Amino acid sequence: MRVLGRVAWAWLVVLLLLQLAGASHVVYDDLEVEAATEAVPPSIIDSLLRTGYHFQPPKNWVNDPNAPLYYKGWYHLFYQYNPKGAVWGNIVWAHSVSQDLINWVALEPAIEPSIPSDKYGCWSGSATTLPDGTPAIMYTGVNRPDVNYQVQNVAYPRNKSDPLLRKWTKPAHNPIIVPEGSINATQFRDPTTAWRADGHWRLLVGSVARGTRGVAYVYRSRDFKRWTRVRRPLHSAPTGMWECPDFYPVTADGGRAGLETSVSGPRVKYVLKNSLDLRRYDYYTVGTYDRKAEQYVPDDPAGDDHHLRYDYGNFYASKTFYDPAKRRRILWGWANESDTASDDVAKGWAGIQAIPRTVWLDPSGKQLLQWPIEEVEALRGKSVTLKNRVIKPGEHVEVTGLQTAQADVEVSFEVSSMAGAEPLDPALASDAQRLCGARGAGVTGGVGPFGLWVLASADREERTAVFFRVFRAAGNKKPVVLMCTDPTKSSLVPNLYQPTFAGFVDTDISKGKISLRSLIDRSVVESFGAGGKTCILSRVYPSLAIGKNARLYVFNNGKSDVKVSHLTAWEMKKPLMNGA
Ligand code: DQQ
Repeated sequence: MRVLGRVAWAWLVVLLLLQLAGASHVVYDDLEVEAATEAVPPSIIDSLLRTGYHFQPPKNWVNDPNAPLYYKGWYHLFYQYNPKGAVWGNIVWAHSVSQDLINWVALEPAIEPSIPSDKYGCWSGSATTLPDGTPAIMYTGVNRPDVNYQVQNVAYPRNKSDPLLRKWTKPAHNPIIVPEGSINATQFRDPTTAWRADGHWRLLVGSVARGTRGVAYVYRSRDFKRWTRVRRPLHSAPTGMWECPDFYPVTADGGRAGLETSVSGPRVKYVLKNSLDLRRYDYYTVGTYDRKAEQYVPDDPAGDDHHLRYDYGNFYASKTFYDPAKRRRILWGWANESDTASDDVAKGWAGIQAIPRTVWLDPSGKQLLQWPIEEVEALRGKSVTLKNRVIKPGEHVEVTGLQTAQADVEVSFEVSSMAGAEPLDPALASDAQRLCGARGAGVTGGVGPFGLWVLASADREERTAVFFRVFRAAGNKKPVVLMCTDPTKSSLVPNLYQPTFAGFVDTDISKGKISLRSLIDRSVVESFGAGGKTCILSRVYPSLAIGKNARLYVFNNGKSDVKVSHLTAWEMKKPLMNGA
């Protein structure tokens, strides 16, 4: 059995505490005291490990993205923020604005505790654009000091003619939704964007029923003021608490266009995403929504069994919004740190937002596709291209001529034969993460592992592998493709929490081709396999491969040749990032 490092144990303790505490954010005094007594490795606090083009405020703790919206030419992002330090606590809604989702300007916090129904916390929520174009924000307020008793509040812009929406007003009729009946008041939060049909607004609130059943309660309103709970939840599953639910329509006509949240029609499917508090990952299903019965049914009956994830790495509490300017649906997600709380305190910052992603339904109808918003390409600078380069078994090729600590890499691989694919161990056939843990980048395979070593040192002692590995499953003609990020060699700093992350890729590789894109940004590697079918974000903290010392390689640790038919790597510029 693999020996768990100190940080991994600390995470397990945290998960256990979460379950016992029954709320997702508790201040772990013991953990922090223990962590604070340990020396922080100098490389961890190197400012070159702060991300360059991922969303981040100049300092302090960040968690969930809140109420993303577009208003009068500006994109708005609110987020859970601790103005006083680099650990969770004192949460307010910080607020930034942008005209391109890439260059950000920080404004004053938009929502802070100020009324009885949010006096002890302003937690996550969403925005809804009302018919006259006014955005309304629904958010969770904590209204008791002793327990995290949760209610839902609304806020409106104080001055609708201000495109920056600097000031928000909380009307006197707050709270608008309170936990009644048997609802667990300490697990009742994160209202969604509302949608409207037949003269009624609806929104969801995440909760847990009978201790173990994740639920999305539906509330309905005619006037956006008085909200009534529908008796049956929209959906539920035995997964534990559902945080930050998100529910939205997607077009099933094979196109990429996004749909406004109230749109319905014959060629429309729905996505329900929940952030599973017990696992700290975001899972979704694709299904149908019956408006009359207020019921959602996933197409795949096994879908609630932790099947599809937006991202198989470090990505949580995500939220989508419809962008009317470019008719697309955009996904924001929070990527926490993977080092210790004492490291975070020493760094003075913790948490980033993943690059916003356009999401749409795969033509198969079975899953979503995700791709970095096109605006990110404006940051591309100097580039290097490789073409038709065969990588022999055991060989690696360095991509030289540019700095790659902050880079965007797109690569297409060709694999001519699947004959050498490894047999798939049936015991691991449905557990990508364990499979990758057992067959990491260093374990020689048949077809693969092949892919990229990013944030690698010159001697490759430090490297983060992002790769594919192909398996043959008994009785299954179609080869099984695993995509994996293996950061176990990403840093010489001991005891970091660096698990391998992996997901299966639903692609027919017997056609011989697969693509990979990696956004590398100093301490984050965000990768998109097969055109965005499988995505993995990892946080890594190299101690050697920092700044100009970071290198990029293509590697093949299988027994069959792999051809890089095309690779382009771009240096990425630094955008305006909240004044940092
Ligand atoms: N974070 C918020 C909650 C939400 C959780 C508090 C998810 O509203 O459930 O900071 O990370």
